[in-house]
Parts: sequence; structure tokens; C-alpha cells
Amino acid sequence: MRNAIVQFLLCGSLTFGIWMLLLCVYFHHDHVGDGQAESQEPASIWSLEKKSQPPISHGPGQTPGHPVQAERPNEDETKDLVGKDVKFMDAELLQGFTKYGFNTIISESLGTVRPLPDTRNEMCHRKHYPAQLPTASVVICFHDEEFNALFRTVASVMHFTPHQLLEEIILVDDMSKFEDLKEKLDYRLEKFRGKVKLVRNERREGLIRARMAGAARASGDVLVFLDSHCEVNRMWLQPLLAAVAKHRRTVACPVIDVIDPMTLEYRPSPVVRGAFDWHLRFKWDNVLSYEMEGPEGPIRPIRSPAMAGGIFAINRHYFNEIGQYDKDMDLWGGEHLELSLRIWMCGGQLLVLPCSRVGHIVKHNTENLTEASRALTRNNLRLVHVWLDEYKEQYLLKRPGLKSVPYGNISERVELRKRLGCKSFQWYLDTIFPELEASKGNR
Ligand SMILES: *[C@@H]1O[C@H](CO)[C@@H](O)[C@H](O)[C@H]1NC(C)=O
Ligand SMILES: *[C@@H]1O[C@H](CO)[C@@H](O)[C@H](O)[C@H]1NC(C)=O
Ligand SMILES: [Mn+2]
Repeated sequence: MRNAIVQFLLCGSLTFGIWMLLLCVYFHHDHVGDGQAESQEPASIWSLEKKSQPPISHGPGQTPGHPVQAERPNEDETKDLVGKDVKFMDAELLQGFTKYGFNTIISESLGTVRPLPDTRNEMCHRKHYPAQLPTASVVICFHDEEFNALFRTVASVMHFTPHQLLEEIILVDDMSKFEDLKEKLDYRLEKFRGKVKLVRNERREGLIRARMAGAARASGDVLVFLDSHCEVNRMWLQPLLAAVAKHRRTVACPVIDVIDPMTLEYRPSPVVRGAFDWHLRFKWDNVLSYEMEGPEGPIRPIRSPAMAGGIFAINRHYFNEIGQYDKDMDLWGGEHLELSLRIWMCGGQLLVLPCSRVGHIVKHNTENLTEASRALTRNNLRLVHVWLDEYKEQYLLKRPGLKSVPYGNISERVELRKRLGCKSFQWYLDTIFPELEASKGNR
């Protein structure tokens, strides 16, 4: 369908193109709504668009009147935005959106570096970090990413990271097809020679295995995973490294600021914690008030039941010890929740560091929905069968269609869980995420 849109545009049928876009937007919404009723996994554009957009997003799944909702973009806002601007949309803009999921005209005009607003709380300015911190290997995987967005990700890391803390940036090209990501990228990365390594997969592995490939080549003390359409902000790395250095089993996430897909405006996000519902859909949740008590108040690290997606820091050896990722998961989706459960249930902790800020483009999905949906279903089933204990039945009961969906051999992961001596899912519910248990009735 995407090709059809492009062709029609080339023929000058702009009106038709706009209608198609509106239809796409409408269809996405429709799909999100339907997803819950069907036995198939919900195909939210947010959860699907994970490679590019880990469910670092917003609206769907949040309860109405949620205070966070007003401050974070949600799907309806995005729809309005697209709807409002659609009359100004020219063919190039539309083509960029279909190909990359955001406004590539602005992305090109911004170039490779731009000034960013300091979105941190004032108290962060007075915070000091140890002089001796571990070094970081920043791992960025990409597949057919827009050149400037990718390059800005790398350039912002180079710009806002103290040289001595950055062991390397490892770029993993997960079999991109776009021409500008080949020689042109090699050539442009020359200026970061010595710091940036580019690894190219021989076949499409999906985000999960691409990350593992990147991690396997890293030599820094701490692995820091980023999406390929981010801009890190000032002092982004020190809070993450300090948290990981303090407790080896701490996994540290920054606050994810919003980069608007239409305007590429960089906007602050409130400090929220990651959560999910009984459909395993990620959502943001309010920070419990006691988490913000004490002298540090609003800049205190927040315990988070789940991570949003692909942006976090973890001790490299610890990452290996707790079993990296499930290599039999496909493309993307579910792996961030699987890792979150594994961290908490197997003796680690997951924190959001309010003084660390990383901007992330809230991309629209550009992937093949059939394939993405299939991968998400498979990945979630693997998670459910390994980690959910008796709650597995509860998950499957509402989705009889999933009973016959194959999810591969999970014995290695079950073995891993035993070997690590992990606690039960009931313990996780009781101790880390009681709000999920409480929401059982209205799931
Ligand atoms: C999406 O993937 C499915 C299965 O691989 C394939 O049959 C279908 O043609 C693809 N759709 C598009 C639009 O590429
Ligand atoms: C699953 O994998 C394990 C080893 O990882 C193997 O021993 C076992 O036979 C496999 N099970 C099936 C049904 O293939
Ligand atoms: Mn993303």
C-alpha cells in the first residue's frame, strides 16, 4: 500500500495521497480499538513500532483523566496534529512520513547537531557525581533509519558525553536497504573515527538479536542502549553510570523526552514510571508519592516496574549473567517487559533517573504490520510461558486463539530462570507492581 501511495503521488495525485494518509491514521486507530476485542494480540501502533519506537509512548492504555496524559502526547493528539497539518502537506512530506514515520524535511533542515533545551529539574544542576565512573559502550541498532536522525543520535552522544566516559559507540546496521546508510554513512562517520564502530548484519535479525550482536562487541564497563532516532541531552550519562556503579544489579533508565514526529520540537516529559497492563501493553504510570520523599525530592531515582523500551544502562557483565535477551524472540516487542520482569524477579532493580534526559522521536509505525504483529504475539507468548506462572492461564483464557500459536522452544529460558533462582510472578505483583494485581478486574 505504501508503494501505491508513493506512485500516486509521483503521478501528481496529491489529493488521493492525503486521503490515504488519513485512512492510514484512521485505520491505525481502528486497529488499536479492535486489537483488544480480537483474540490476536493487540496491534497498537505504539507497541508495534518498537524497533523505531519502543513503546516509549503515551496515550493508549492510560486511564482517562490521568495527570500524565495531559502532558504527554497521545495518539489523539498526534492524529489531530496530522489532521491539522495535512492541508499543508506536500508530496515530499507525505513520502517522508510513509517511509520513515516522521517529518524528514525538518529532520534534514536540522542537520546533524542542534541546540537542545535543558529539560532537567533545577536541582539536577547542583548534583555531583563521582569523579571515577565506569566507562560506557553505547549500542545503537538501526534498520532503514532516516540518515539525519541516525546521525544526530550519534553526534549528540559525542557532544554531550565526556570523552573519558565513552569507551565507544557501536552502531549495528540490521540489514538496512536504504542507499544513504551505506557508503555515505561510512564516510560521514569518519570524523568520529576511533570512537564509533559500525557492524553490519548479514541478514535481518530484528532489534533483539541486533542488540545482542552489539553487546557482544562491546568492551566498556556499562552497556547503554539507545534507539536510532534519539538526541541525548546534557549530563545524560553521568546519572546512569553513577546508579549502575553504586549497585551492580541496577538497571538505569533516563527520562524519555518527546521529540514531536511532525515538528521535531524537543519537549520535556514529566518524571513517570514504566508500567503495563494485562495485555502486556506498555504504559506510563504516575510516580508514587513516597518515591519522591526525602531531601532529593523530585530528582530521586524512581523504582519502575518496567522499562519503556530500548533506552537503558546496564553493567555489561550483569547483562550477560542475567541472560541478555531471549534470542528466539523476533523483530521487537515484548523483550523490554521480559527484561524488566527478569531484572526484578532475579534480584536486580530498575530505576528511572530524573536527572538523565534523552529525547526520542515518537515515530509512526512504518513496518509491515503483519510481520510486526506476528513477532509481538510470539514474543509475548514466550514471556508469558516463562515468567507469568499461574497468571499465564489468566492471560491465555481471554485469548483462546493464542492456544494454537507456536512460540518455539522455551526450555533454555525456563532453565535460566531456575539457574538464577528467580522469585515468583506473585512476588513481583506483591512487591513491585501491586497496581497491576489490583487492576485484574477491569482488564
Ligand atoms: C507483509 O508481510 C507479509 C508476510 O511476510 C506479506 O505476505 C505481505 O505481503 C507484507 N505486506 C507488505 C505491505 O509488504
Ligand atoms: C528444546 O531445547 C532443548 C535444549 O535447548 C532441548 O534439549 C530440547 O529437546 C528441545 N525441546 C524440543 C521439544 O525440541
Ligand atoms: Mn524508538
